[in-house]
Amino acid sequence: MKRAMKRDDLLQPQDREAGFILPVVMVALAVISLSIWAALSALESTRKDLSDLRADIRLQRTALVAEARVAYLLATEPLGAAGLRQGARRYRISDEFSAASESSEPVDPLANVLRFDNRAYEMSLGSDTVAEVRLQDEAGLLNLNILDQVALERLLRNLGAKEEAARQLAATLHDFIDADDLKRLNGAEASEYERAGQMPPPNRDLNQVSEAFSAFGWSSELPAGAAGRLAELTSTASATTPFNLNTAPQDVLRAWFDLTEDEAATVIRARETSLLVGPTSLTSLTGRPAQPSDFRLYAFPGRSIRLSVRLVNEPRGATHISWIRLAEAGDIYPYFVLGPEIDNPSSKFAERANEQDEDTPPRPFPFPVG
Ligand SMILES: [Ca+2]
Repeated sequence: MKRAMKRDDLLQPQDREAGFILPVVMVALAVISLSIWAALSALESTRKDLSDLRADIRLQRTALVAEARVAYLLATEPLGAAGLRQGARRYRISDEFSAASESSEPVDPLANVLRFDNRAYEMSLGSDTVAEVRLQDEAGLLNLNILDQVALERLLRNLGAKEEAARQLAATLHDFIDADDLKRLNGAEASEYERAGQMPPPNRDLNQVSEAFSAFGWSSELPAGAAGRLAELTSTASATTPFNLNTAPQDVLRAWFDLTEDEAATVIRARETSLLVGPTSLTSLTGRPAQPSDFRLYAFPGRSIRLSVRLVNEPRGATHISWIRLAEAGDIYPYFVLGPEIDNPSSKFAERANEQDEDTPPRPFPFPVG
């Protein structure tokens, strides 16, 4: 017994070892294989990150060049109703709409205009970088700070909201912005927000469109895809900003003047060749009575231009969005650049904007001489 025990002590570990080595090797091999696989995946993902990073840098660099070009043009070329009039003589605003100008030569106010209606221009930066550049005048967008509940309701309905939801969303946004605490029909003031556990309404003008999505019901009641379109079609300019019929997208024209899609398309076709001076231009084009407000200018850009830059041939297709804002008297700089935001490439707007442009290839973006 004692001997057997001794023999066990001497031999058994070896036996155990022999039976143990193979699994250990197999486990080790599995671990090594897994590590190699993990390292390769990490390398692959690092390479993807690097390529995304390179694309981001290329986009930002391109957007900075585009900003500089637009700012230069804004500072040096006269502003007209539809955009920048390159190479044009400086006129008073009224000259643009009068056939008989002080000059003896006939003036075409739409000749050589860099349009602020969000159409695509193509800008080349060397041989391998081509960007699609769009400029949108803020005065062509639906200004949320004006509190036109009827126009906002129409816009929401046209973007897919049901009638009741559109009425409620327009009312709650206006209570969210207006200075008082009086709840309008379908609206919401501090007590509704408190009950829902939300921050109270700021009761002031919005500084950016994204703030609207904190209004009561806006995070839950908007139809799918509407948020991205709203962000593209609305602004938060000051209440004195004009309405520019010459730069408004189709959906904004429809919301302002209760036009059908066809009527708005007619207006947009007409402004390719002649400037629209006010709601009476719409009446003569569509037959639809449109009451002008005596207090509003309908045919001139606002102080801010939205610049959207996207690299052509870039698989991720991200869009760089910034605002170029002309300074007011007394400011040190001639303009300011606000932003940027990088737009989600899969947004409905991007898809739609691309669809709309199928028939009209981008025009070359003008490069300032000098
Ligand atoms: Ca309020």
